[in-house]
This record gives sequence, C-alpha cells and structure tokens, in this order.
Amino acid sequence: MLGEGGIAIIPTAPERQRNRDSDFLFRHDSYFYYLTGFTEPGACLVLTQEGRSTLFCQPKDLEREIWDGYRLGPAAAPAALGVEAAHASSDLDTQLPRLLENRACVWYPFATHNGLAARVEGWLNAVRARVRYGALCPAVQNDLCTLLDEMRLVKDEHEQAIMRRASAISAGAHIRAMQRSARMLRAGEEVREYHLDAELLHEFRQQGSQYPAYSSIVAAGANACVLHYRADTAPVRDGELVLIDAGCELDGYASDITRTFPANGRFTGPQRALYDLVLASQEAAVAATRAGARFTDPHDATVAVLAQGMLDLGLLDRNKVGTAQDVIDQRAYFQFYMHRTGHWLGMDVHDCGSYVEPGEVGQVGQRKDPLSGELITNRPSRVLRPGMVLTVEPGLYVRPAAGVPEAFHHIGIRIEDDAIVTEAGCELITRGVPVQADEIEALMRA
Ligand SMILES: [Mn+2]
Repeated sequence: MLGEGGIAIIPTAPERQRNRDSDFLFRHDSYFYYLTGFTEPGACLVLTQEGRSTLFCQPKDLEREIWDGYRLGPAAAPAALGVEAAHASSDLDTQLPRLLENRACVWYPFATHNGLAARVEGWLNAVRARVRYGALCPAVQNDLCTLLDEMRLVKDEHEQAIMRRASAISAGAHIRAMQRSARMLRAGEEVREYHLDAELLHEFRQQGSQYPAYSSIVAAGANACVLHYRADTAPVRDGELVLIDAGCELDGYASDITRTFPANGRFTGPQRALYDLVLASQEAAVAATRAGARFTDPHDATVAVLAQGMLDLGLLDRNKVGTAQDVIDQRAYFQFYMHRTGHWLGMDVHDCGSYVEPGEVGQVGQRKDPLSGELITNRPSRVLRPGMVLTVEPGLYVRPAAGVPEAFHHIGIRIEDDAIVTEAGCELITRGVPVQADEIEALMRA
C-alpha cells in the first residue's frame, strides 16, 4: 500500500503533564498500537514498502526504571514485538535521515501529532544536504491515516473477540449501577450521580479493564437533556430517570453503552411511553444494520419511527407540522432528537474510518437544509461490510417548550448498543444489560 519506495513513520502519543510533577495517565496512540501492540511512551515505528520494520523505543535505564517502571529496551524489542531492528529513541534524529535517503515517498499521520510535520521537514532537510553526494530525497509526502483508517475500520476475529469482552464488562457495570440506585432509594438513602459512577469504575477495574473508554455520563433527571453531561454531584431522585452513557476500554478497544432507567426501578406512565418509543426506533435501526446497507440507513429508520411517535404522543402538533413525512422533510424532529444514530467504534470510541463510500466520493448531491436554509453537500454514505463495528443510539430529549405536554418535560432518554456488522444483519455485543423496560424493572427489583 505504501507504493514503490514508500516509507512510513508512526509515533506513539506524547506524555502530557497534568500539573507540576504529575502527568496524565499515559494512553498510547491508536495507530501506533494497531501496528505494534506496544504501550510504552517515547516510541516510534518506521516501516518500508519492502516490509522492513524499525522501532525506536526508550533505552534501558536502571535509574529511570526504578522511578517509572520497566522498559522493554531496543535489545529485547525485535523478539518481543516482531520488528526487525530497534534503536533508542534518542537515535531518531540521526537514524531517520539515513532511513529516508533514496526513498520515493514518505507517509506519516497528518494533523494528529503536534510538531511531527516539522520533525519530518527536519529529517528531509538532512537528506537534502546529501543530495550532491548522490542521495535521493523523497519527493512526495502522503497522509498515512488514509491507509490505516481503512484497515482499522474492518475488525478481524481477534479484535472482535476483545470488543465482545469489553462490551460484556461494560454491560455488567451498567447492571451494577442500576441495582445500586434502586437499593439505596429503597433503603431511604441519599443517592448522588457519583455513587453510580463509582459502581461503573469498580466493575471496569474489577474485570481487568484499564480505564473508561471516555468520560462516563451519569445524568439524573433533567441533566439527561444535556448531551455531554459528566457524572457529577446531582441527587438521583425517586421518580426520575437516570441516563448512563459509559463503557470501558479493554486492551486498547472501546465499548460504548447507554441505558436509561427509573432511579427507583419503576417507570412512570409518561417515562414508559417515551422509553418504548426510543426502543422501537432502536429496533428499526438494528433491523436496518447489515452488510450492503448504507451507514445512514439505521439513522433514517430511527427518524421514521421517532417522527411518527412524536405525533402520536403529542410532542409535535399534527395541525402545525402535518404528517410524519412532513416532520422528516422539515426536520421538525430535531427539537427532540438532534444527534446522529451512531458512529464507528474500535480502538477509539469515535473510531476512525470515512463515512463516505470511497468509490463514490465524487458523486455529490446538494440539498437545502429546511431549518437553517444552508446549502448542504452530500456524498454517498458508506456501504456497511462484515466486521465493521458501529453504535446504534437513538434518543429523545424533551426540554420544556410551548405546546410540549408537561408530563414529558425534562425527560431525556438514550439507548445505545454496539453492533458488529454481519452478512445477514448485525451482532449486538452489549445486550448483557437488558433494554426492554420490563426486564430493566425486573433487574432492579432483584
Ligand atoms: Mn456512542
């Protein structure tokens, strides 16, 4: 894929200071980890089109290892990681010009590593200084993300197995949080959002997950209508709903689950009505998720169900907005459902991979957005293939507004599962935690 004379440079993530002497917990770069399985900081991989691999990594250093921990070191790296050669990362600036000399084209990830482009320029400068002695300098630079994004988009059996396990751990964590909420309220104890967050973290670590794949959302009552709310200190009140959007990262792979449940274990009538609508829209989206379908098909299926439901429940007024088709055409559903129904999932929770079908990039359609009046350029949506992994996550968020029945005010609901695309449909890998309202109530009575 690198082409004749191609060479690729892939660094891991930098370490980041949190404050004074403390760093943020180190998380490797996903592209680098995809190619190496190596989690130490300060490393860089160089690959050539002929298949030669060179790793630069932290050198062995007894004093640093006493303070910061074990280092693999260049001597042990070839046997441990399957690279052909390894050097100390301090040799990068002397070795890279030699590796780049006489190559036709250099690939590296664009716009993902601060300062990398400038370092590549520096290495190419050093090669150019030797041109009058007969050296050739690469004449082309390409974005390596374009190749790696396509590779990462389709998960092989090994990756799928890790993602199933990550999903199972996250499902267990959601169950734990649901049961803690009902148990504490039954006992007359004060429940706060952080109590439920603590249950999530406990289960993630108890089962061997390294950390949450993203900041957990634990939103009680009206907080559920804030899409990027975090687990905070708000009280979880008897009679309100709780929305939890949380998933663990296991061995470099994310899971991503949302459940919405009654804090005390019993849905009220209005809560149940909205919940069942969101669930029906999710079932429609799941049915539309299969190899050969477009990425946007599940979203369109969701919106069709939600639009009809909004009219039936009186969230939208038929006399004002007309039929379900009008609700879709005029984007009137946007008042209560303002995000997309899914995203790619993998090493990153919002994983890499183009949402446009590569062979159809040039086919451009334009339409006028009914709400903003803006002209929107559309390219054909991605065709789903077996092994792609995506989330299916419809929701409804009802903020108080004129004409909106009061019984629905401040209710926010989202239901999110992770799906592996298969030939015939999809495999939901997050159903270790139930979604049916009756099953959630039964679970919370237990
Ligand atoms: Mn998600």
